[in-house]
Amino acid sequence: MKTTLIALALGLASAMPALAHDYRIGDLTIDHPWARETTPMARASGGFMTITNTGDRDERLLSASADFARAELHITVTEDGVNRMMEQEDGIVIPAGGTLEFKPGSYHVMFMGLTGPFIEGEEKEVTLIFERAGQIDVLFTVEPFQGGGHTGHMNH
Ligand SMILES: [Cu+2]
Repeated sequence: MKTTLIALALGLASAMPALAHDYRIGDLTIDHPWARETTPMARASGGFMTITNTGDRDERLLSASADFARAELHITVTEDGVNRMMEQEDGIVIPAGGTLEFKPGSYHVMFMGLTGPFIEGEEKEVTLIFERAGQIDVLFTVEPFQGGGHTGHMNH
């Protein structure tokens, strides 16, 4: 299983070298923002990334905004086998010296009220606003949903 995943990851990396991208602001690194490809009629999608805080104080992602959708910060929780999304109105903490992965089945940026589908390869500009570091515009690359829910995205 592990070998297969590595092979897949290598294949992806060589096929789509432009996908690896990261951003730095303050003590934060925002690695590989990506958004899930949608069906043509979909009105919502999720955005994912990995944020590392090398500082000695907690940081907080307060909000996200975009001109193509209404953006909210969500977490998916599973209760009695049912997935439910909850808005994180107080933001999402990235602990000092820690890494927080936004991924399917967990934390995500929810894009709602889409007027068109997300198509693989597109780049969606999103403004992220942090409590300490301030705001930064990042590009979320649209990638296909690889099935399997919470393990649908591989690290690189
Ligand atoms: Cu959501």
